[in-house]
Amino acid sequence: MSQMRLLASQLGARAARLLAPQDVRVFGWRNKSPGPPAAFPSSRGGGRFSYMEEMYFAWLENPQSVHQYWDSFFRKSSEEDSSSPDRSPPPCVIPESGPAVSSWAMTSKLVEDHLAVQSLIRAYQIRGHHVAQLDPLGILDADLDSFVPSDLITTIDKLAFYDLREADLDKEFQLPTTTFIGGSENTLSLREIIRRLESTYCQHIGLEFMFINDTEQCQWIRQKFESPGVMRFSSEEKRTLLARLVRSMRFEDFLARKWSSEKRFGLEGCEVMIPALKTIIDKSSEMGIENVILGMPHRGRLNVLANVIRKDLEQIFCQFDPKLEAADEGSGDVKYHLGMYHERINRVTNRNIALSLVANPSHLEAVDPVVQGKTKAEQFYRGDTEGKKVMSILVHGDAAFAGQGVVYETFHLSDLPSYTTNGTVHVVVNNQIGFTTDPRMARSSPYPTDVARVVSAPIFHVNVDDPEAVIYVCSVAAEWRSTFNKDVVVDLVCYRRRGHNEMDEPMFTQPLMYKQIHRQVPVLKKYADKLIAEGTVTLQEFEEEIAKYDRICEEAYGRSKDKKILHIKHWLDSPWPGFFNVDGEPKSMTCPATGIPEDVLTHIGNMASSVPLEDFRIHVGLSRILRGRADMIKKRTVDWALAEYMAFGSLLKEGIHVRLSGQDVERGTFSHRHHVLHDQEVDRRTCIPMNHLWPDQAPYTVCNSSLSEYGVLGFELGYAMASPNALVLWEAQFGDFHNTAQCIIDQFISTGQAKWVRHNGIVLLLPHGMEGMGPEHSSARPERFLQMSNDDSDAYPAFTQDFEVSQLYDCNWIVVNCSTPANYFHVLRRQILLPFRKPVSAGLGCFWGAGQEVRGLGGRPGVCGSWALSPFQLIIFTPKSLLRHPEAKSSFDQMVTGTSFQRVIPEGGAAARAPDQVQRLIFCTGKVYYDLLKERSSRGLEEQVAITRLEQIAPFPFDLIKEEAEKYAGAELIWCQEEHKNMGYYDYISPRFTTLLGRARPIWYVGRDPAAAPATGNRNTHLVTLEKFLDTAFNLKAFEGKTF
Ligand SMILES: Cc1ncc(C[n+]2csc(CCOP(=O)(O)OP(=O)(O)O)c2C)c(N)n1
Ligand SMILES: [Mg+2]
Repeated sequence: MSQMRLLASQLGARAARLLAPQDVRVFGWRNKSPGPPAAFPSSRGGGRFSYMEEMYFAWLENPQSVHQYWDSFFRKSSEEDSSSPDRSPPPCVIPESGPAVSSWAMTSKLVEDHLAVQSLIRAYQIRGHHVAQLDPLGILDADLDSFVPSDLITTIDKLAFYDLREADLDKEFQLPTTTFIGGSENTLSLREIIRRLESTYCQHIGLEFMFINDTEQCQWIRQKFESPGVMRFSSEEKRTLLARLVRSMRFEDFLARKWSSEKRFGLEGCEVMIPALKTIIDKSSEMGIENVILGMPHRGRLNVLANVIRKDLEQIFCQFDPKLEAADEGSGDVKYHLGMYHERINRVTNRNIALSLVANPSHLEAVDPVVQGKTKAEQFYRGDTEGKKVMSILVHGDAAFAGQGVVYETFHLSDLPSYTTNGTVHVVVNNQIGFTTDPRMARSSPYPTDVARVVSAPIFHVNVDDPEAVIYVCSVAAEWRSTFNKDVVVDLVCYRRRGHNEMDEPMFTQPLMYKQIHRQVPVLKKYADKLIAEGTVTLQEFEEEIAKYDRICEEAYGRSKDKKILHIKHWLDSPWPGFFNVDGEPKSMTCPATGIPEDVLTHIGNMASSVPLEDFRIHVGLSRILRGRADMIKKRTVDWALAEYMAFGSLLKEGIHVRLSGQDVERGTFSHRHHVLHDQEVDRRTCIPMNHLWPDQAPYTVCNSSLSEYGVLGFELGYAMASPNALVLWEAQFGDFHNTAQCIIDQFISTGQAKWVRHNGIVLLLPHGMEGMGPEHSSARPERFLQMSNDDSDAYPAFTQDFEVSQLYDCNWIVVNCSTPANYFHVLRRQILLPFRKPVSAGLGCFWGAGQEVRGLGGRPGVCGSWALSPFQLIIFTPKSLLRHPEAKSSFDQMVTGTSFQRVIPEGGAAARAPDQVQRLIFCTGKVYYDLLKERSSRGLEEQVAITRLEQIAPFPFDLIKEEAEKYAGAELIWCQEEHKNMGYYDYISPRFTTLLGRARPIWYVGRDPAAAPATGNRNTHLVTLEKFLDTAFNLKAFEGKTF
């Protein structure tokens, strides 16, 4: 009764406060001792009286708010009380007051027992999973708390916890409304109550859901699992399940027989995952889902490709052939990382369904946010605001689910308006081991799934040796998602029959576990035996099913041997139909002019300077900013924020959806952007002027993200994957914070195309610049992006006509550092417009209507009726102080029709007019240009020193640099950067200059000395080092006599 005692003490104080003299009318015994403490008899059941009082007060307020039993009890008590002439207290509540035999006493005992039974039911609902038989091996508990809750009736003596006795077992009890175990019965015997609770909560399914604060959701789950007979399967369903298990199991067996010494990360020990995933898909399809996007790790991936996505078996088998030649450029990837997209008819529902498995790296869980982003985009393009058509399924390993932080980050996106996918079904392959590490060493939470509790997702643990329980749980999970649009977790408690991979010896580290695993009868055999025994199938039918699938595998194997060439593009997870020509090549190789008509610039500028809604009061400071913008527009100039506005606005006009995401991007970290206006007087009333530009424009999404980089960048990458015709940008709060998303950058962005022939046009905006702000908040680490750029530093290129575009086509990403707003404007537009065809007329179906449905020429959602050469990942180092620098402005003249992105901005001043006189040519990039300009002017060296800006750093503009160097043939060449020598750009540009010009014309380094930290924390040191390198930059004798 400890729980009840606790309740009593908690309620005691509260009841004491609540008890007013008139309230004690019913409990006559109170009149004798009006002080509140006396209202709590110390005898047996004291706790229950406190609870009784709670009930009583609730009943006084509203008789219908308490159970009908309480209602009749208090009603009766009231009547008894008022008819009693001496208002003497009921004998049962007077301690040691002699014989206590009265109807009141009996009623009271009845109430106590009912309360006890209610508590007992609740105990099972909350803690039943602790004693559920979840582990098919029977040696470990699936949860690491190996305690048996004292309030579960695991032995008969536990009844005493509730002050119940064996004799009570056959008494009938009224069931509370919070249980469905009775079905149509309102009462059950205690014996039957316990039996039903055990069968719901303590068999092969362990349910965790009572932490959910929503009564309707709890009731829904209780009804799904408690209602008698819910787990009955028709023989057709059982046969389908068996056939699916046959496929799952025999697929692994086939691979093991044919390629016994190859790694494949087989599913043995969790074969039921195939029918599990298929059930989730069938059920979801039944409820209207047309597109399922899956993310999963290595284990069982080939099986999923074969038996869930239905990739041709020969395509899978030929991947095992070491002599297979790759048809596509790029490095490719191992077979258990590749993705896949497939549209087909779902055989159970007879409806169309598109399934994609997103390619992923080894890095466990990294694909989670990518899948979510892709799902969100597919929902967005279909106008599927509630996730009724598109959904995601994420499969996890137990160790990775608990250990990888990105899982937590991804969960935290699940309910944010601009990031929600309206519910994900998570499936955990909980084989109770991670490589060689036991769960006890791998996590501090009882279950590997506890991370999901943070978003109140229900968690259904299930023993995989009971395939029907698995299927039932999966079906409920799919229904949950469709009903509540919230995440749900299915924890498949299983084992790993072999080592981490097929070559591994697990007995080295888990000897006892593996002794048990070796004794384990495969689930297929167990289930087949059961169905044969009950007469659902015959042995012959079962054997025929096996033979049939084995034949399918053998035939595919035969065909796979004819394959000589491997096409990675057959493994694309996100094809863009109509985007490339039939050979997968770009349709054109010309670079577009990215300027736009002046009236469009002015229109966007005017919108950026105004509030399009009436009666909308903005902050006075913001009014000032908008007036400043209006002034600039009048003067035909733009600063950084306006240039960005114009790039976004003009793309929206052309039907390109723009999405900008990241921490505080709506206002902008540096308070320069203000894309979302806030009414100062109406809470949460906002306005996004960018969405008021044109009536038929594409939608603009700007969204402050959660404080995550890994999760959010992964999400945006996935979003950008869904369509080539969207400009998707992720902005880091400060450039250096991108390193907590390093895995997405290294594993997906830098390498995605090479590994998976997958294109992606995501743009990273990374604020960068040495401004004396300390080691952090300064460097976006350009050196890292440049080091990973794949253009060859030592190859002297052929300067063909399409050099500029073919360079872009060949590179893995584009790295730019713009020094002017106009160039920033152009590079954003170029990202999408590389060669561009106007959208076809609305008649062909490209529109952004109320439902925001977008259908492409190929009819595939997400592809608008235009196409581009190929968006590539673009890394932009963006400014901080330049956002407000008076000279960092551009004129409309640099943005109007006919203008375009300048990869290099040559010297345009006095030096350019007399290049022969120039003694030094300084190459630089980004903000340092303005420091150099000022210093040159203060020293009056405009004729002696030319300054040329590198705006596109990678791929390296060899052609334009050559032109510049040749123009100033007699000048000494300097590379000047504000970053330390071992950082920034020098290591990247230096060998390329040497390739271009030879060692006879060296490029000298000017900048800060090598260092460990990217910037100093001391403002004075910052200024001193700045002065020092500026001095060297303009000391025309600095390199005299030095050898390169
Ligand atoms: C981020 C990351 N760290 C380490 C690894 C190496 N690794 C590969 S599989 C594995 C164990 C994964 O265990 P679990 O998540 O339980 O999946 P299982 O292999 O048991 O199915 C580890 C540590 C990895 N792939 N990714
Ligand atoms: Mg595991």
